[in-house]
Amino acid sequence: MTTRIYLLNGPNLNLLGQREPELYGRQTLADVEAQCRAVTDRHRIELVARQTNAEHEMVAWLQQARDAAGIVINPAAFCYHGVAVLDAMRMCQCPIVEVHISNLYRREAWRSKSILAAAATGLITGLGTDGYRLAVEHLVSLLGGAGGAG
Ligand code: CA2
Repeated sequence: MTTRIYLLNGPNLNLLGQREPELYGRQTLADVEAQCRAVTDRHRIELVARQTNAEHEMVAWLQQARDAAGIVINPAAFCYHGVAVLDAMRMCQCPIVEVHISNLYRREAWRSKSILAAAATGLITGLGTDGYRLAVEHLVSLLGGAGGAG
C-alpha cells in the first residue's frame, strides 16, 4: 500500500508569492510543494498536493484523504465559515496539521477564530511558508520515518 500525505490549500493561495509579500512571503505555492516533496521523496512517501478556491472540492479531497497517513491543510478563509470542511475533517482518521503562513494572533481579532482548529491534531501559525515543511516533517516522524500504513 502507498503511504500518502495530502497537502491541501484553500482559496486564493494559488496567488502565493504574487501579492502581500510582507504577510505571506515571496515563495510561490509551487516552491512550497517542492520543499514538502523533497521531504516526502526522501522517505519514499507520496505527496498529493492540491489547491482549490471551491469548498466542495476541498471537501471531496478531505474525503479521499480520510485514510491517508496525514493531511497538511491551509484552509485559508474556509477556516472562518467552512462548516462542510469542518465536518469532512472530523471524518478523517489520520492526523491533520492546520497551517497558516501568517500569525493569526497578530492580526485582526476575528482571524484567530478558526472553526477548524478543534478538528485538527495541531496548528502551525506564523512560521511563514516553513510551516508547511515542518508540518510534513511532523507527519513523517509519526510514521517512524518511512513505510507505515496509509
Ligand atoms: O496566513 C495564512 O496562511 C492564512 O490562512 C491566509 C488566508 C487568510 O484568510 C487567513 O486569515 C490566514 C488568506 C489567503 C489569501 O491568499 C493570498 C495569497 C497570496 C497573496 C495574498 C493572498
